[in-house]
Amino acid sequence: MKSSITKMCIIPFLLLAMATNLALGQGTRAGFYSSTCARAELIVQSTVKSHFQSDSKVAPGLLRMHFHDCFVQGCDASVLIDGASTEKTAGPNLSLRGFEVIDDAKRQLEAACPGVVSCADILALAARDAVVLTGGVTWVVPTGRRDGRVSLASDTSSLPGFTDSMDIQKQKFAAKGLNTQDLVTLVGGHTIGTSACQFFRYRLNNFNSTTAADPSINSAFLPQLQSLCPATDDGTKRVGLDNGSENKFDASFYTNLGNGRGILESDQKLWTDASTKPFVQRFMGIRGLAGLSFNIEFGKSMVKMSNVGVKTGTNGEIRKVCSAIN
Ligand code: HEM
Ligand SMILES: *[C@@H]1O[C@H](CO)[C@@H](O)[C@H](O)[C@H]1NC(C)=O
Ligand SMILES: *[C@@H]1O[C@H](CO)[C@@H](O)[C@H](O)[C@H]1NC(C)=O
Ligand SMILES: *[C@H]1O[C@@H](CO)[C@H](O)[C@@H](O)[C@@H]1NC(C)=O
Repeated sequence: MKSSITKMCIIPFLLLAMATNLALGQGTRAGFYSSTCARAELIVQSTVKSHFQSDSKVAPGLLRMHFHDCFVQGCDASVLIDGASTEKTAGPNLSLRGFEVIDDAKRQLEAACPGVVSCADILALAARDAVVLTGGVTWVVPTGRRDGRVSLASDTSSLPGFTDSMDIQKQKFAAKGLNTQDLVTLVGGHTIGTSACQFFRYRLNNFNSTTAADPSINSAFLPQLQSLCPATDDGTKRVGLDNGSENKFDASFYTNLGNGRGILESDQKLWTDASTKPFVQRFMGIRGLAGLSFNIEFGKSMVKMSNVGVKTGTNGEIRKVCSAIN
């Protein structure tokens, strides 16, 4: 009697949990490696940490790399493949960094549990660990992704561009099952890291045929940007995307947008566009609006992004080396 009551309670719960998992992750689940490679997540975490300690720039690098992976062919490590016309060689790849961290984690995982842990999962876990190392709040990363066998530079047009209109940006996120709140939240990843001047310098001196400087730039901030980004050099100097807080994972990115201190045109548009501004204001904690906790929402939207187009079960493969298809 007792056991059948227990079963009656547990079985619907399990079914619900499974259905929730499927809905969230098309087959990924928390702790996928718990019996096949129990130390997998710890190995990734300690590897990211040791690289971060010698070069903190790997944190923004890994977060951005995971985003680029997920938006092209799904989160399947296609961004890691070396070769003549792979994703890595396409324009938007510019200055992706942290490949050596993934390769290092993979080497250690192959030694501990050969042929078990996918590169796509390593990258998803490493992006989470990078956020935590810079002061963000952790979340559970469902695992069980498998690695893709296709990587084409020509597919990277699905990535949003910094001059895209907000409508196009929203379309590109919607095509991955991500709504407007997810967009505002995930672009908040720009709370860490830097941009090369070449991606926003036109906003300073050469905005359009009638206006020299983008009027949405704060008038005290403009001369700072102009001096950090001379109009005539090669544009490779780098500027923090979250002014004054580029190493800390926090909500100040949104406060900066409210003050006209966005760096990329696409970032500043989150404030000037009427459909995205309310989310920015809620992250800023403006009185009278239902507040949103950036750190909590970021983890939720990352779980959604990390499940875009994942290959699970018998699809794809488990790569032996992350930079090459088996
Ligand atoms: C509309 C969408 C987005 C656009 C147009 C965009 C564009 C860019 C550009 C142009 C850079 C500078 C690259 C460089 O100079 O190396 C950058 C950096 C970065 N992006 Fe985005 N991005 C977008 C969304 C995202 C999302 C969703 C994430 C993560 C969840 C993200 C994470 C990052 C990070 C962490 C950096 C700093 C990289 C570093 O310091 O190495 N971005 N982004
Ligand atoms: C990124 O793409 C550019 C061409 O747009 C290429 O010159 C560069 O080598 C690529 N970066 C990597 C890491 O492959
Ligand atoms: C240039 O930008 C300004 C400010 O956003 C805008 O008002 C103006 O219409 C733009 N001009 C052209 C020719 O696109
Ligand atoms: C904004 O942050 C301050 C404080 O860290 C720096 O001194 C400025 O140089 C910076 N401005 C820009 C444009 O990055």
